[in-house]
Amino acid sequence: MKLLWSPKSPFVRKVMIVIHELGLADRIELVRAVAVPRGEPNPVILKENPLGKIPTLLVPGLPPIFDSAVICDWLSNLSADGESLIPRAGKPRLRQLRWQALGDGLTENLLLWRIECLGADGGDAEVIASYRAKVRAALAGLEDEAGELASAPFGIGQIAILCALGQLDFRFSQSEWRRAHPKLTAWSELQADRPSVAATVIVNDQGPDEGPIMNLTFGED
Ligand SMILES: N[C@@H](CCC(=O)N[C@@H](CS)C(=O)NCC(=O)O)C(=O)O
Repeated sequence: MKLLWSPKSPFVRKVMIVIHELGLADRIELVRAVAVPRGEPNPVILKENPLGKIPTLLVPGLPPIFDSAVICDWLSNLSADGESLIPRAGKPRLRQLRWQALGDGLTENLLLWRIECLGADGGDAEVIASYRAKVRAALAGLEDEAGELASAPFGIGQIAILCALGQLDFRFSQSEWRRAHPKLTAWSELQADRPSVAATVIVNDQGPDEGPIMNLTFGED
């Protein structure tokens, strides 16, 4: 199997954490692929995934698999431990899928916010204000649920949320989100030593890039 991959992508990281958790790393070749949200899409990615996005998983005999939720679901069926990450039924499944949607949605809003800021004149102020409000709301919701995140078995939901928080650290490093979310911080710090989480921390393998500064604060504006 081949994974169209980047060490900078939070959605790729989600798949990589699942790969490590399930002991599948030896079966998957990582292929560096640069996904560009602006301008001409990377033809190598576009050939396999018409959405032009990573992660995309290539499995002999199957059509290319995307997006990250579908890849994680498929990988979870390759291992006897898969059901612990994505429960097959009932409330445990709903809980994990809901958290996955929350984590993925938060990550998506962080990515879209940055893309907006890369636009002419630093982006549309109203669009940016909307992303800021949604990111704050998601973090407030996660702070309320931090106790349950800690007590529930580790699964795809917590993985997606850790990837969103990693994206905050990578691209919104001035935000000081930890100061305003002590329970979420305590939970995320406990997860940082988990081997799958520690092995997949987002890194910029192409050197530091000058990016826009996104204004994310948690007190009075
Ligand atoms: N919903 C998708 C999102 C994937 C995604 O947005 N990946 C980014 C990299 S982190 C990407 O490929 N961006 C390029 C683009 O949007 O064209 C998933 O869960 O896999």
